Parts: sequence; structure tokens; C-alpha cells
Amino acid sequence: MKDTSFAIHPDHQQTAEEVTFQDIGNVTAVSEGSEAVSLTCEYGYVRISFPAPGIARVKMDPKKMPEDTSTAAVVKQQQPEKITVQEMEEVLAVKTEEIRLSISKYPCRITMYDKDGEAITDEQQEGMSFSPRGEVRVRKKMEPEDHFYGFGEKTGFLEKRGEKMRMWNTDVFAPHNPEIDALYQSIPYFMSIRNGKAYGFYLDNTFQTEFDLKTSYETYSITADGGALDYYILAGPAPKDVIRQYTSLTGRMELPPKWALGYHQSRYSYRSEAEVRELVEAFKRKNIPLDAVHLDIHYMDEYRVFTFDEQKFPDPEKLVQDLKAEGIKIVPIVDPGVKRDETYLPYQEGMEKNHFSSYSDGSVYYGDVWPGESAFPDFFRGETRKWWEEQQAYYTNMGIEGVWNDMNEPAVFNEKKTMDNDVFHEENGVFKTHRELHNTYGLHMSQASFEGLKNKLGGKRPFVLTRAGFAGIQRYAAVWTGDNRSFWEHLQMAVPMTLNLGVSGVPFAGNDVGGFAHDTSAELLTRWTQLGTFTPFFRNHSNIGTVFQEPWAFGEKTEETIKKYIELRHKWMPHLYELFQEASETGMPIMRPMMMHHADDPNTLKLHDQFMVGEDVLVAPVTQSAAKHRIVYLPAGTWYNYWNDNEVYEGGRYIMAEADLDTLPIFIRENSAILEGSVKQNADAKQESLRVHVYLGGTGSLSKRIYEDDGETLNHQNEKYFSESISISRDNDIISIEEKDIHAGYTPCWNTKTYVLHQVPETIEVYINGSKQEIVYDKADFRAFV
Ligand code: NBV
Repeated sequence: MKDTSFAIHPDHQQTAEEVTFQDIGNVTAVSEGSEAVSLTCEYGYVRISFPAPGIARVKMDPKKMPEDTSTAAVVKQQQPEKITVQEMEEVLAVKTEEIRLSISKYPCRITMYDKDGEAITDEQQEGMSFSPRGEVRVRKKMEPEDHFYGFGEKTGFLEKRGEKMRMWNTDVFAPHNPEIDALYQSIPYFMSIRNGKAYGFYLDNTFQTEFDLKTSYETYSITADGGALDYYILAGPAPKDVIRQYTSLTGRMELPPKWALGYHQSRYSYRSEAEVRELVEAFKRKNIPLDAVHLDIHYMDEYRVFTFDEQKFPDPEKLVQDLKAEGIKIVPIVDPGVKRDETYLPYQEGMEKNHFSSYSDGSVYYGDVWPGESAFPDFFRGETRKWWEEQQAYYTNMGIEGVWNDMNEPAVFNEKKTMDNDVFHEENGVFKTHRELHNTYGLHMSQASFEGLKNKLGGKRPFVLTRAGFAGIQRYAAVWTGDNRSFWEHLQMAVPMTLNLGVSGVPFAGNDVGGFAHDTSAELLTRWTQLGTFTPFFRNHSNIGTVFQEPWAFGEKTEETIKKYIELRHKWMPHLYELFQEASETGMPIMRPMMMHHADDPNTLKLHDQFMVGEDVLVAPVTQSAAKHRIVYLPAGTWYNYWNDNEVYEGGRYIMAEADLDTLPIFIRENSAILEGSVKQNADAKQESLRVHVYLGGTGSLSKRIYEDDGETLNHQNEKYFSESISISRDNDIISIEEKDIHAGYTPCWNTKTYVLHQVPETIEVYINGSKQEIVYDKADFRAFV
């Protein structure tokens, strides 16, 4: 009935059940510590602290004074900030160096100010409250000029004002429409921008939560289904500060192996060893770079995890090793469901050692997934995670270095799509319901996979790809956005989805290139591959029963263009790798919304169809069928067309960019440099030359960092990396380059480094560290090579 007009029958009650929320009321007592202030209110208790500079934490519990505990998403409580408290008749002022809180006592309302005295967040009619059903809520003021980003993995456009979003990890095969508000990842966090300044909000609560920026135009509310209301305000003031603050709380991605940044080919499923070998041969024959082949569920013996089907994959170890020798990695899918089969070792062991999630009476929960009836490891238990870590040896012993965790919401084939709410998990010795912990099941599964691989790989970097996650997932896994479809609308949506994941602390993210469900087309696959070239995770994947979409599936012309872009990914590898390294240190995404570096340019605030790669490269993918041009907004400054830098544009305006099917519009900001490597068949092949492309105006300067390490081991964590900073300045006909080694703990594998100076006259004089250089000049393109 839901799918017919009956759903909008005039006699239906359209509004949801009205639940009355109780305000926590007046502050009746204040108790000051050196690092926290505790407020007793008429109907609730509040603890306020400042875990790090620029971060305020408010924790409210209606029943008792909140403790200083956090969910598994929060990595460390840093050295808390010292506070000064001043109590007045009606107001309480709490201050650190960077944030000031003014708390009205009658009733309790909190306003936060930044160090310039400007309000970051404000509460008025309503502040913190709770319902008889155990929900907790906070409501804050929303100014007309406020814009909102992040919220993890959501459909729709980039900016989320006017949306109401639920956080409940859900396996949604179809449809990923704008109204689908809960997908596989839940990240109860956003970044807001008001008049060029940014702040962040993170709700540290694993229950189902709701972010409502829709019901009222003047306020937003955030509600959790249970637990304490534990939120952090990240004071910014620039977007990059918010990202740094947020990822200082929830952690950062470890630098992945370089091969994981390459091109991955997948299909549900390549069904036999012969098929996989044929696939790889085709890539080699056609000289199309390939770094990884993913094995979907058909590689297993009746979908039992930690097995291979002996008929179809008679010698998986040899397959893995042979491919590895060619620089290609195998990434098998590993789902959480363990088949109920008394003769199967992982099931037997899991039962014996109590590793499966159970009801309060101790009976194991079984749910139906691929292998039929299955039990689900209780990944919240340290011992169970250890056990799962040990299981990874099955793969690592064959030489596998990466796994793909799917269905870990966890997805179950039943009406609710997941495990029963009253199943219990044991977290740090405490039993909690699935209702409370559901959203973090995927986080802990990824944790166990990541740590297991890491322990078993003998110093090599692991790779984990996950579908489900929660705040902090970046610590363990890359994320792909699940079952999209081969529709142009889904190509369009891939951009803001990946951008918002990046804003939410997950830099290593991407989408099924070509679209997963439905049949792709030559044009759609071409455009999607162009986008994939610059999404941090780059994998072509498609559903069973759909047309094949390997790069050559649509004839020579399409193959040629797709190959060009996969090659381009390798050319850009040194540049991307440097950004990945930065992400591992600061949390900054690789693929960034325009507003990230142009927050005070209102034209960028809602741009969802173009993005920055790092700070200086603008990519504007074509996401419309039959388009040969597209509108691109260039922020203030001067921009060079990457493909033809004789085309130079003044920014602060929209341009019509040429974009035939062979062209992905890319623009480079003046006074910046990009790093270019050689086209290689995969990341294992040595990088034999490095080009530093320099785009400088008549009088301008830039600085660029080159980062390099072995790309595969953890040695970079022990000083074994190379990093050089280059400062380049131009005074009309003179360019001076200063090369400064910052760290020489590794010898980079390029044997030549060439500067390519764009748009300079033949008379240019170039000095490196003070000594004059010979140049080779290209008259057609006004480029000097040094
Ligand atoms: O393992 C099969 C698929 C996989 O290909 C896809 O990428 C996942 O998102 N998996 C979902 C199971 C459901 C298929 C409809």
C-alpha cells in the first residue's frame, strides 16, 4: 500500500507521533574542577570540558552526572584544557584560551563564542532535553547564512541545510534516492560555515540519531534514541581547522600501500581462477594499468568465509603469487556472517569460544545471508576481534594483503535488514544491546580485519575496504559508497557523497565506477572513469547479471579513452601520494569541496559538481549525457587549463569549459606546482622520472612539498621517507628555485627530476639554489624544461 496513492489518503495522520521532550530546566548547582564544570539542573546533569585546544565537550545525562567516558569512535582524550569559571547571578562564564561559553542558568542555555568574541553556536527557546522514551536532544539556533556539510555518507547534494538525516547503518540495494537518509555509514558529525568561518559538531553517541535541519528554518535539532547527549563543538575557525580538530578526536587514516591508490577491477563475480587470469592477461595485452582484482562472493566454498571453492579456484595461493609477481594484488571479499555448519572450523571455534553475538539467555543469534543461516561475530569483544585477526592468516599466508568487508552493517535478509535489537554485545566487559551498538558493528569488524592483516603482514601496510562504518572508520579502512546504479544521476551524486565523506574525516573513499546495478553504457563508463581518476579510491565494480564493464567492453574508442584516464591516475600518483600522506597527518581530505579553500566565496558554498584535489587543482567532471561543454566556476585568482595551458583564465567567474568525451576539465591555480610521474602498469613498477610542473605568474611564488617512501612497508613510520620542500619564485624573466631537503631517510626511485615551467618566455633565466641552469624551450607551448 505504501507504494500507491493510498499512502497519501486524506484521512491519514500525516504527522509522526508527538513526543513531549522535557527541558533540563534551571541550573541549581555548579561544581568547578580544574578541567571540567559540572552543572546540576532541575531535570538533568551536564558536564562541560575542553579535551583539546579549540574543542568544547558537553555531556548531558537526565539521570546522573555524566562520566568522562566515550564511544569507540574517540581515540584519545588529549591533555584537557585548563578552564576559568566565573559565576554570576544569572550567567556562568567558562573560558579557555580559544573558546568562551556563556551559560544562562534560568533555564540552562549555552552560547559558545570563539576567541574573537563571535558566537559559534547559540541556544534560545530550547536547549537540551529528553523524552520519556529515553531520547536525548539538543536544539541550536540556525542563522540564515549557515551552511552544512559532512554527515558521513548521504545521498543528495553537497550542502545539507533543509535535510533531515537519520544515522542507522543500512544496506540499501535500491534505491539510493535523495530521500534515502540512512545508508551504510553513520557519521554523526557536520561542519558548518557562516560568513567564511567554520565550526564542527560531533555527537558521540552510537544509538540511532537524527539530524534535523528541516523542520524549523531557525533552529536545528539533534536527537539520539538513547544514551547520553555527548557532543563536541570544534571551533575552527577555518574548514581545515575543523577537520584537524575532528580527526584529532576520531583518528586519521594510516598511509595506505601505494597499490591501493591504483586502479582496481572488480565484478560480482569473477567466478574462477581461469577467468581471473584471462582478465589480467587482457589488461596486460592492452597495456592498461591494473593494481588490484577484487574477488566477490563466488570465490568461496558455498560462501563460507576463509575458504576458496576448490573446483573453481584449485590453487588460490599460486594465483595470488603469480599475479603478485606482476604487481597485481588480489582483494577477496569477507563478510561477517559465519555459516552455521557444524563441520566448518571457524563456526566450530566461534561456538566453542563464545565469539558469536547472542541473546541475553546465551542463545546465538542466527540470521540469513549468502551462506544461509549464519552467526555473527561479536566484534565488540576484544577476544573475538583477536580471533578474527587470527583468521586473517588464511589470506595473508597466501600472500593476500588486502580484504574487502561487505555486508557489515550487518546486513541480514529480513524485514529490518539487520540483527535483532535485543541481541547483546560485550564491549569492554559490559553487555550492551545491538540497538545501542548497531552503528559501530562495521567499525569494529574493520578494526579486526585491519589489525589482523597488519600483524600478519610482517611490516607491510594492509588495505581494508569497508561498506559500513561509524565516526573513526578512517583509522582502519577505505570506504566505497555501496550499491549505486548505472544512472547519470548516480554519477552526479558520487561527487557530493565522496566530498562529504572527506569532510567527515574519511579521505580514502570512492564509488563503484561505471555504476554497480543496471547496465552501464560506453559514455557513462567513460565519464565515470574520468571522475574515478581523481576519487581517492578508484574501482570499477558491477553487479551480477549486468553487462560487463571492463575498460574494453565498449569497443576500441571507449577503451582508448578509459585507458588514457587510468594512465593519468598513474601520472598523478606522486601528487596524490603526497596528498594521502598529508591526510594521514592532518586528516585533510584528498578530494575537497570547493568551499574548503574558498569559504568566504558564497559562489562555492553549494557547488556539488566540481571539486579540488588538494588546494590547487580544480576538477570538473562531466556528469550529463551528451554534454560537450560544462559550466565551471573558477574562484578568484588565475587558472590554467591543464590540457592546454595557453588557455589562462581570470577567476571569480563562471566559464564554459570544453569537454568532449575525451576530456575531463582540469584547472591549475596560478602560483602552484603539481607533481607528475610516469605512466606505469601498476604501483609496483618503479617511478623512473619525476616532473614538477610549475605555474607561476609574472611575479609570484609558491612552495611545494615532495613526499616519497617505499610505498609498501611501515618503514616510513621509522624515519625511512624522503621529503623535500621546494620554494620557487618568479620575478618576470627570472625564476629562482630553492630546493631544501627536509628529510632524506629514503632514496626516491626516480632518477631524474625535471622542472616544467609553464607559460614562460624564451628569455627566462632559471636558477636552482643560486646556480644558473640550462633550459630547453618549447616554443609552441611556452614551456621551459630544466
Ligand atoms: O557480494 C555481492 C555484493 C557486492 O558485489 C556489492 O558490492 C555489495 O555492496 N554485495 C553487496 C551483496 C549484495 C548484492 C546485491
